[in-house]
Amino acid sequence: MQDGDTICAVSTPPGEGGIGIIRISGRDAVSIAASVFRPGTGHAQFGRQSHRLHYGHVIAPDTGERIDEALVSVMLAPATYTREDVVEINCHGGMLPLSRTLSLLIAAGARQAEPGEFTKRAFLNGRIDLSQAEAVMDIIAARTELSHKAANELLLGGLSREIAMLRDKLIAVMASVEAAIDFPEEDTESVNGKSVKDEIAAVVRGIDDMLSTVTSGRILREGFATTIVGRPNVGKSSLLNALLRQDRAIVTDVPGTTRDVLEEYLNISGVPLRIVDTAGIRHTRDIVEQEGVRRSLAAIEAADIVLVVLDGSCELTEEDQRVLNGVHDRPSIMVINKGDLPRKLRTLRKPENEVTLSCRTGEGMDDLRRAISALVLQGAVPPGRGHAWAINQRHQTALEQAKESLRKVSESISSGLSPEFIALDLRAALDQLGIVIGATCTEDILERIFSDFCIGK
Ligand SMILES: Nc1nc2c(ncn2[C@@H]2O[C@H](COP(=O)(O)OP(=O)(O)OP(=O)(O)O)[C@@H](O)[C@H]2O)c(=O)[nH]1
Ligand SMILES: [Mg+2]
Repeated sequence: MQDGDTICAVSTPPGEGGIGIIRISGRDAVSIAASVFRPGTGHAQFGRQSHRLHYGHVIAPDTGERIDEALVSVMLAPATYTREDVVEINCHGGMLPLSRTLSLLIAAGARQAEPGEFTKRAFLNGRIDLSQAEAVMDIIAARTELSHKAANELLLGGLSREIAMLRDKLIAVMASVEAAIDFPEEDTESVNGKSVKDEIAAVVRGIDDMLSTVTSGRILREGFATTIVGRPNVGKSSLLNALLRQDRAIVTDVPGTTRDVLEEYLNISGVPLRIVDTAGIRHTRDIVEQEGVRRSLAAIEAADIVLVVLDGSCELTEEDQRVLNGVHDRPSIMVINKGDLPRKLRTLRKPENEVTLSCRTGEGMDDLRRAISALVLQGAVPPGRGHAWAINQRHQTALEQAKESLRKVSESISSGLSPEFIALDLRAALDQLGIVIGATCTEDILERIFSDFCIGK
């Protein structure tokens, strides 16, 4: 299918690199590329054969200036990323060769692609479904092997197959309900019968199974949110640096050094850990610091686990107590820092989730890593029930709505309502399952999904 216009974009990241790639897709991809590219040999062959690589130069058509030396691949529809004709120009990876080549292509009739437009075309032309298109973005953004693996399974259609299976079941149920509508005398038995209810229950179980992967999906995509809190000067920023093994945050002996929350990523047991250093929590008149404290308290609420840092060389202070109250029932690990100094702090009530360490000498850091790792693996990662893929929030919303519609279906069957009612909710459940894979999808859903993509993908 090639009725749209021809789009082009730089598909490699901005900045300097060995090579940079411009991708062109659409009906006129080959002729537009041919108008700015002079192959070294075989002029007449350019664009005739699919999946061919040509050496030559990008040339400004009006002046004949050689813009860059390039390798150009021609891939003809339908065996391409978008299922349209695709040409990729591999030139040198500098700002100027890329931007000048792109301008020539636009002057020759191509249009600058919108974010995610190549993948959107792959979806619209039926090469991948919507959950697979989202997986493309997950693959690009994956920070650890486990996140990458989950994204790959999604791209390979793990979720799509499950959805298709459940939809098939519902379509079969729908057929018997519609038969009951058309032939009310003969077939009401089959709608009210046990088998329909069993089928619905099986679909609900399948949906629950998918929903069980939502937490791990969030953690694999966004990272396990780990927030470091404590009163000023206990060594929170030192702890962030020690975990990252780099001097990321400013550390001084002045209490109130950190004023803002600071985020970094760390790989723990294959799970991305989003680690957040915060401003020390205390009463303060300084309005910048007050805002920092407010953000620290908010970061506690958003955390999967909280690392509460205490200074082992001091007794527990009122400020420490305020922090501990602020953390109250959040999953947490007590980190008793400054273990290299003589101990003054008494052990707390729950010594089992307490780790003593020294950010200065590094002693005890491995104990902390192990303690975090144990908590991360408890957090339903890797994804539950034998799936390597995990759903995202959009899938969750659609699946929960489908489940609600099916609840109404069961209710209608139990209370003996007419098959018309049952059909209505069945149809809704089918549509909601369809939203996950994009079989039923509105333009604004597509808009929202693809606008998060990078340009050139
Ligand atoms: N002896 C000793 N000193 C440490 C240790 N960890 C941190 N410190 C010192 O404690 C002081 C405060 O460290 P920071 O990491 O800035 O403390 P913070 O909790 O981030 O402080 P704020 O940002 O002000 O809230 C610095 O002088 C560090 O060198 C440790 O393990 N042993
Ligand atoms: Mg700090």
